[in-house]
Amino acid sequence: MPTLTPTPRLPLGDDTFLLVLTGAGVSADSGISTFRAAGGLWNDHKIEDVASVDGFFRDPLLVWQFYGERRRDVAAAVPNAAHRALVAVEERLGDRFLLATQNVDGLHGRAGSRRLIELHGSLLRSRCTVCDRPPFADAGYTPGKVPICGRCHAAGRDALIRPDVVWFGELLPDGALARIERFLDDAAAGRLLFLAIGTSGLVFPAAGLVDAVKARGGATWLVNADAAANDDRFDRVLRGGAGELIPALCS
Ligand code: BV8
Repeated sequence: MPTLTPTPRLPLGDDTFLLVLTGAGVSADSGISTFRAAGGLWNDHKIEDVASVDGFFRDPLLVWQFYGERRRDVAAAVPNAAHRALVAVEERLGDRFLLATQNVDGLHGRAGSRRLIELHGSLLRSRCTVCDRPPFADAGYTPGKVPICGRCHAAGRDALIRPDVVWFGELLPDGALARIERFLDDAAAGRLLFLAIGTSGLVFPAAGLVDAVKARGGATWLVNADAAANDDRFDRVLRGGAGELIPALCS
């Protein structure tokens, strides 16, 4: 009978500054497909066809189908125990906590996370590809239709509406990385701890955060179901499901 090692606890002291990075794996226990697992979101599409500007203008109908179906999946999903455990840690650490997510599913926000940065934008907002109207809340999807901008149309222009997410080759939202840098600087007053959850460590600049923490002498932990591309960059790697491990880790 293999000895079941108890899940270690995160060393959360009164001087701990905790930066958390989540990826698709944290939402897997809410029934949301990840990208690169078997049967994952990328299996049926080439990344560049559905998550790039060129791919969008080449086939906006395909891209809207890809994102529209994910909007429906997210609408039917609820935050899981990992999302909730991170809210509890935020309540405990206050401004010594910051959560950066690569996910666009909005589940951290729905769970109650507030000190949250959505590095790759949000599936639940759309924006115009031409005019400067601000991104707007939009959880809708009409199969077979590509939404166009009413304001541009009224001005006699044709302009497609797109999901307000960050595609490959696009910059992250203004200020997102700067806010993380400021948090890492503030952490010099205490002890810096980095926890990555449910990410394959393949997409930059998110996958480089572990190195930014190490450069500052911070401790780095990873909870992931399978081996990640940057496993070796972490001091501690816990193999397993976020829904099960994160509540124990953060208790
Ligand atoms: C940029 C859109 C400046 C929304 C996404 C430096 C080096 C190399 C390349 C680059 C670099 N800098 C920039 C690049 C290019 C590119 C990039 O990183 N390419 C990669 C593929 C090599 N980066 C960019 O273009 C970024 N922009 O840097 O701008 C620039 C521009 C041009 C050139 C240079 C610089 C923009 C990146 C954002 C792309 N948009 N999504 C959407 O559709 O969602 S990224 C996409 O992948 C998703 O958003 C997702 O967030 C992201 C990462 O995937 P993961 O979250 O890790 O998901 P994955 O399925 O891969 O893994 C899930 C893991 O969970 C698995 O390991 C699994 O084992 C685990 N798991 C599963 N179940 C569970 C679990 N773990 C725990 N519990 C479970 N139950």
